[in-house]
Amino acid sequence: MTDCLFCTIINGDISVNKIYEDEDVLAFYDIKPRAPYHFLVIPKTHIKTLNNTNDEKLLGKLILIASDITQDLGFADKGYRVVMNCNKQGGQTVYHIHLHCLGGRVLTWPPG
Ligand code: IU
Repeated sequence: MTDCLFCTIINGDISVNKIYEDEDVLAFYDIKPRAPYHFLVIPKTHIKTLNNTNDEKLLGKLILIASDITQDLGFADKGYRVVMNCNKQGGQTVYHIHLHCLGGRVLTWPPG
């Protein structure tokens, strides 16, 4: 989608600090990190919100890629959080689904 920021990133028209990429997904560091480690894993297909997909394989892959990256970056054993915000009350601001992965500090619960 031309008016989607994350589609523009996937197309390579906006550069990001990339961590991982394959034919299905892209992972990159969040521009406004909320923890010492904060990256996003996004599908390459445009999906507006979590309510707009039932692709179990793709959704599972987002989580497993995030987990693999925490291993690679060395904070898997200390702990981390994965979260996907959905729609306005869920805190979603970019309408192309993305899994947040945060780590590197003690995370409070519940989130605000
Ligand atoms: P949210 O769940 O939709 O609120 O998360 C969107 C995230 O995208 C948020 O953490 C932003 O900091 C992040 N982001 C980014 O990494 N690069 C950008 O150019 C923009 C937003 I705009």
